[in-house]
Amino acid sequence: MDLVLKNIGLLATPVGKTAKKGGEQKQILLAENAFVSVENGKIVYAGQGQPPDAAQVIDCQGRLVTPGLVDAHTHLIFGGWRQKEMARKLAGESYLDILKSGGGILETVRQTRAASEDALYEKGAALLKEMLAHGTTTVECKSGYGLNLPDELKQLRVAKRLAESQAVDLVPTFMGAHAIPAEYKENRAAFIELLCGEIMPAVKAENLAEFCDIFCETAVFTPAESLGILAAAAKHGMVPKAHADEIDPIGGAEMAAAAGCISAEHLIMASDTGIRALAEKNVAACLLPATSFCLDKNYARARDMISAGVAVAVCTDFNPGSSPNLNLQLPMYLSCLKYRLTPAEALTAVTLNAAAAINRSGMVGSIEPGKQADLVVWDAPDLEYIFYRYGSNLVRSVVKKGKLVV
Ligand code: IZC
Ligand code: ZN
Repeated sequence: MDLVLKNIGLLATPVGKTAKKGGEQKQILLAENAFVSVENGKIVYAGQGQPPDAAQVIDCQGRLVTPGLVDAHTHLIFGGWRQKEMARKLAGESYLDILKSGGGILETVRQTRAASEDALYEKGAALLKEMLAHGTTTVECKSGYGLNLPDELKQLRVAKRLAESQAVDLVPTFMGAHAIPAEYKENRAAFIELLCGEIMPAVKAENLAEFCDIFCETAVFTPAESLGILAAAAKHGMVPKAHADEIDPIGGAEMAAAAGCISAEHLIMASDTGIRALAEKNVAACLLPATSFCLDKNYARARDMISAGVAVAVCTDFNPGSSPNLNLQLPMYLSCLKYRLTPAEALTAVTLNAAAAINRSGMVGSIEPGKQADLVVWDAPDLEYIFYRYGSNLVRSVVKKGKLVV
């Protein structure tokens, strides 16, 4: 055996290769006094018994072990930061006010266009290392700060280089439909034509994205425009996703269901009809409580979604504007406090359900034979502890593909 983690006080993991909905979201495996054995980067056994000999042994000394965390919604690669917007927020301007005035996403677009590919790569690599140190072993990453052909490709090429060189698994999403750039302010139809007619074929030609996301929101893209753009993306082999009903209830959840999205994001203002549509069409909900926190807004109705049979995932939404926090432990805590998820439901939300939202649930998101050996050893005696002692990094060690990386 290559690696054994022994003396695990509590092994906590969802089980299976598909998203957990409704009452299944809280059904996790809890095994005391367990061990995990690993060979060729994959899990061989996880549970109780006598650990076998191994080239490397990690003594967990009674600690909690969970699957590596999966962050299924980030805007990881960007130039600059947006700390100057704090004063504007405090003076009463909303997120959309700042965007409409040419700031917000458009400020990050200016800074991302100005940054070199190498500079974005170095910054992204450092951020990924920080995420890994906080227990995140798989990260989805959206473009959308280029908003033209060369700069969208630049961001996605950075994502590819990071995927090839960093320990964390990176899953790329094309999000050219993130905002209307200043130069197309008076001609949105031409920008949509550029996205679908030129940028998508180029992304496809270099095979740079698995998913296509869109910001379906007041003053950004309408539900009708979103349907058209996501249909074009599907033709180019990208699986649709949508930022839906984050700020205003404009039928984003209904649109995401109609577009055949694998996941819908935010959903703070989603209607009952929208939630039912997500359940019917098997769309996972990627909920982002740290964004509600940062914008000082309402929280998504996670309990209603679970009751309706929607698979709930929880992610950081890491971005320089509405969620500058990359530590998934904060949204984990908020998902219990504000969404009223139980620790078991919340664990599934940041592992197996998040993996399902990015089509990785066959490979990661749980600790069971055959899956990739992505594991977190926590400085915690039980599961409740990591949803309680917020504010500190509770990660002790991280194993990625069978290698001790933290
Ligand atoms: O940079 O503000 N919500 N897109 C949609 C974002 C937040 C990222 C940003
Ligand atoms: Zn987002």
